[in-house]
Amino acid sequence: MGLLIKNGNIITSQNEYIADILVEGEKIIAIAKDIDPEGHEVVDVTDKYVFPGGVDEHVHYNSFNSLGYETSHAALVGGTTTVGDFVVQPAGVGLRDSIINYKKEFLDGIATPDYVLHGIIMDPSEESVTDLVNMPSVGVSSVKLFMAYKGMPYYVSDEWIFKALCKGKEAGVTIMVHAENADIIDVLTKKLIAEGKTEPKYFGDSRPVLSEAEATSRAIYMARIADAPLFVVHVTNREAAEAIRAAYNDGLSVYGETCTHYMMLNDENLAKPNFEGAKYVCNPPLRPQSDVDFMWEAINKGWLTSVGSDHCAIMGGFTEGKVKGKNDFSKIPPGSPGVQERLYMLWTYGVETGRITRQKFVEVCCTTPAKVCGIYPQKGDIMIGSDADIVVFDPNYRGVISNKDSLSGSDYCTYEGYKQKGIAEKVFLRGKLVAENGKFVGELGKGKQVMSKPYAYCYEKFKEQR
Ligand code: DUC
Ligand code: ZN
Ligand code: ZN
Repeated sequence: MGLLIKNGNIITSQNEYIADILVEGEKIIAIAKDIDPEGHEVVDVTDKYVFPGGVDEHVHYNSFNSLGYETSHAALVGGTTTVGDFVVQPAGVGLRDSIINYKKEFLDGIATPDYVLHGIIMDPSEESVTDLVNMPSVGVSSVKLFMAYKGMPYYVSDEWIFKALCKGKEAGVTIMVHAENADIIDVLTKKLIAEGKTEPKYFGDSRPVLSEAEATSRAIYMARIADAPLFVVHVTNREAAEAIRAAYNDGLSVYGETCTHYMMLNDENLAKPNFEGAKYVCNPPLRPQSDVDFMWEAINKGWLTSVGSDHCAIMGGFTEGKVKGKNDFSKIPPGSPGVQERLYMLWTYGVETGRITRQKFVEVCCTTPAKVCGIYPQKGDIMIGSDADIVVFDPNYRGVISNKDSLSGSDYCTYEGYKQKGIAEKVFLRGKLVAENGKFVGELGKGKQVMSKPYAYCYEKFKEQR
C-alpha cells in the first residue's frame, strides 16, 4: 500500500500542474493524473498547493553559541525537510574527522529533519587543506572559510582560502566564504567602543557594506586566480551582490546566497530601544532598506541563487544569551532563529505581494539549495525517484508570526508580529507525515544524513574540464 496525494496543484521551480503523487516507502514512484486509488492511503489535497520540502542550505546547530538538534523539528513545522548545517573543526582535529565526530556527538538519533553537512576549516594547515579531497567520502562537498573574525578561531588568512580553492577543485568540493574584511571590522569596532558607542545600533557601523564588498571582491579574485568555483554565503548588499553578478557574467563560477533576514529586516531593527536591537545582531549586519530591496531584485533576477535562514538560535535567547553584550555590542552573540519562518516569509512577502513567482519561490527555497548542497534530485524537487519530502500548502490560512508557535527553543522570534499567509498543512519527510498545521506530529530524532555529491551546482561551468 502506498500513499496517494491526490489532486494537488504541484509547484516546481519550472512549472505548475494538477496531478496525483504516489509514494511507496520513502520515494515518489509515480506522478500522473487520476492514479487508481485502489489499495492506497489517499490524501485528497484539492485546492492546495504541493511543493517539495524546503531545503535550508544554511543553518547552525551546536555551534556559534546556538542550541542543538533537539530543536530541529522547528524546521519541519515550517515546511523545511532538509537543513544544511556547518560543522566547526576543533583545533587539532582533522577536517574529515570533525564531521565524523560531530555526527556521532550531535546528530545521530537527535536530528529530526534530514541534514546535509558543510565543513568549516578552522584549523588552517596543510593537513586540513589536503583533507578537502577526503570530504566527499563522509558525504560533504562544501567547506566554508571565514575571512572575518580577526583574532578568533574562525578566522583564516587569504593564504588558506587560496589554497583551499585550489585543492577543493581537485575533488569537486565547493569553497564557501564568509566575506567580511576582518581588519577593518577590528579597527572600527575598537574605535566605536572607545568612543562609548556600545549599543547595538552601532553594530552596523562596525561592519560596513564596503567591508563586505571588499572581501567579496577579494574572494572572487582568489577564485579567479585559482580557476575554481566560489560560493559566497549570506550576501547582504548591492555592492557585494553586484560583484558576484559581474563575475558570473564574466564567465566565472561565482555564486551567492542571501538570507531571509536580509530580505525582511533592515538596520533600523538594530536601533530598537531597551537593548531589543541585540535580537537582530548577526554577521554580516542588517543593512539599509535600499539593500533589502536590492536583495529581492537579486533573488528575482537570479543574481543570487538561493535564500537560507542562517538559523542560529542563541543559547539563553535574548534574556540570558544576547544580554552578554549589554555593555559592548561586539560581545553580543551573533545570530537569530529563522528556520521555521523562512518559507512563510518568502511566500507571504514574496509570492503574495507579487515580488516573486511561485516557481521562483520553489527555486530559491528548495531546488537550487539542494543543487548547491549536492543533494539534488534526491532532495529539492517533486520527481519520480526523489525522496517523498512533500509540503501540502494551504494558501488561504491567515495568521501572525508569534514566538508562542515557535519550536526554535528561543525566547523570542525574529519575525514576531509579521503576517503569515498560507501554512504547511501537511509535511511529509521521506513519505512520513511529520507536521500538520503548525504542529509537529512526527517522531523526534529520525533525521538522516543526506550524502552530498561532489561537483555540485557551482561546478556547472567546469563540466567539460572533467
Ligand atoms: N556566520 C554565519 O554564517 N553564521 C553565524 C555567524 C557567522 O559569522
Ligand atoms: Zn558566516
Ligand atoms: Zn551562518
